[in-house]
Amino acid sequence: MNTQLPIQADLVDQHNSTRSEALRDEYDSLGRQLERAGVRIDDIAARVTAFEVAIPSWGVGRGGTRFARFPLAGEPTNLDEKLEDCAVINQLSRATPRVSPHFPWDKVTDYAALREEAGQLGLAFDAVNSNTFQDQPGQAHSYATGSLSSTCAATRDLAIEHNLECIEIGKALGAQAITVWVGDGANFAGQQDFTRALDRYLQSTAAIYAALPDDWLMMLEHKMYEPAFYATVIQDWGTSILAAQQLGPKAKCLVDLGHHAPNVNIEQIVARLHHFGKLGGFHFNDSKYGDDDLDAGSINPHQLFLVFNELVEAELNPLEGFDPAYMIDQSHNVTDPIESMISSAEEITAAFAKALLVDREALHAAQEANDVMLAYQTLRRAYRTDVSPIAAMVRMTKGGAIAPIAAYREAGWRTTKAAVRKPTSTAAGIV
Ligand SMILES: [Mn+2]
Repeated sequence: MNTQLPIQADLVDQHNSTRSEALRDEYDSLGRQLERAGVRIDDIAARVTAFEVAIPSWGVGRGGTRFARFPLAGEPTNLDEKLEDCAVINQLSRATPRVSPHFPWDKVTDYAALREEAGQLGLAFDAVNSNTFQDQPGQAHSYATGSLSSTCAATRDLAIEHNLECIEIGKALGAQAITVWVGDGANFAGQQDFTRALDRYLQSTAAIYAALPDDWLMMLEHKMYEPAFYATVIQDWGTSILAAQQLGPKAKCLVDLGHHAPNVNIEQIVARLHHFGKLGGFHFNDSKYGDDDLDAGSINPHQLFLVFNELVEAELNPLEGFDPAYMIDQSHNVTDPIESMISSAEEITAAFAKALLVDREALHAAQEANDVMLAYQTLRRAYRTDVSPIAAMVRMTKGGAIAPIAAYREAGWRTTKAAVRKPTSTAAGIV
């Protein structure tokens, strides 16, 4: 398929030509540093080359809070323009070749044509996301008090039907997973019977599970609170793994970094889910107080590193089918979403690269010997290493930009688009 990338290739080449000599110098210097520790930089670069993280179709528009949304001149106004912006992110970062669509927000009439259109932009589709957390215009039964766990059978059927439709759309798009997050829960004590609500959820998800193709995954996303502020039906990883275990082998848990209680040890949850073969994937973002949906790595890059440390550890003890789906899920309220997503992809890739640098043999020996300080220092040594020359070299080798945000600004993309894209006031959703 002939790809037509949005930014002119010679612009990227020109950008790289003024920076490649310095990059080579920094890469070689880091290579010598790593070699002294017994690590071949080209081996790390090869792993980084294969690393990919999907981006959400809803993330390229300005998000908002429940108070306001401030539109950005030149932001996408339809799915074609969303894909175009996703292609810019991937063209410059070369780490985000898949887009995770959301329905009904991304509904079109011809999905084969949509897949073709994405392919021409160098993109493919990742997990499809269903939406039963809001009502659509003219909807026969409201999700106001629940969807898959609703007390009303007709409402549950509607929510199930929507998920089945998402699977059909996903098949046409070449996706292999559906992510299910429900806002179901209670805002008041006594509002809901915890057990009966969960039972209804399990019955509904079993109906969706039954429609999954053999090579698909159903990823259950938990969230502690919001929009239900007293109790949610799938509130934490405990309920999530129990539900996934009950549904069957194609059901796994999705970890959104913002969906936990404050200060929860997320990296330990990752280890636990993997141990029981239920680690399905991630929604990367960062948070300070709650489900803030801030840019990945912007608040707590150390946590991101520790999560990847567990993932690299998990690779050493792989369970059958261990292939977690990595995706960004964040809301960009004050930045250009393209810049935020490029920045996040860089942070996520860096966390992965640093985790690869951990001397596993030394770490395991220190753990076995209960040498607390040495174990800790083994992690710190990897975390302190500046891996940016590796990521930049990989980007350039794959045809991307050495400094992708700078290249994006040099291309004048947003200014150009501001002249042709019609402004919108529609709020972009975020889950
Ligand atoms: Mn999420």
